[in-house]
Amino acid sequence: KSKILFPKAIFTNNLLTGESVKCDTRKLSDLENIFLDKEAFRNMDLQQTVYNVNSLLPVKENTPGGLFFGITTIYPGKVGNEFFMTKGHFHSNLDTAEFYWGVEGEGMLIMMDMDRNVWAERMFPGSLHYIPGKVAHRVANTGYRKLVFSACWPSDAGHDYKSIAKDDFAMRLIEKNGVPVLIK
Ligand code: S6P
Ligand code: ZN
Repeated sequence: KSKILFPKAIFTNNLLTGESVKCDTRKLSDLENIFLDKEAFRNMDLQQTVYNVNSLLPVKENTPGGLFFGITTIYPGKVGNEFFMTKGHFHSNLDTAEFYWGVEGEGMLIMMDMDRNVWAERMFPGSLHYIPGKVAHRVANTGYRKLVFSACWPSDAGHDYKSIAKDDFAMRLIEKNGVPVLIK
């Protein structure tokens, strides 16, 4: 009765392949309200990819008890003095946590709790980050090459992008004198 099976997916060379793998691409044109410097934004090629997310969804969205796995690649770049970054979100199911870990390149994981306290953790190959429930999360690529990180989160977490679209993060990560700093 025993069987030897091929794995559900393969994660190699920072790519995930297999059944139930999906890929989402976020172009600069999808991120109009994310960046502060509107003038700089208007003068950029809006068709360029800022990041893509490769994810393995072995169960349906909202399944209690399941897990999702993803790999995000953020390309290097800035809009004005602000680093290319993800939209960022709270989970719709607020109590759900998530793991992120750095795979390639350098970046910063920016987190904000419900009292709007903001803090950040450096990301680099091997860095491991626990994002507690009720904490919004966003990642910026602070380096000169691709930033690749992986994530694992509950399949019933969901994404709440609206709160961030409405109230934003309380602080932003910009480059000042060649180094990343959080500003109000
Ligand atoms: C999902 C997890 C990641 C992000 C991805 C893109 O809970 O946090 O897979 O979806 O890094 O970021 P965002 O903010 O555009 O979803
Ligand atoms: Zn998340």
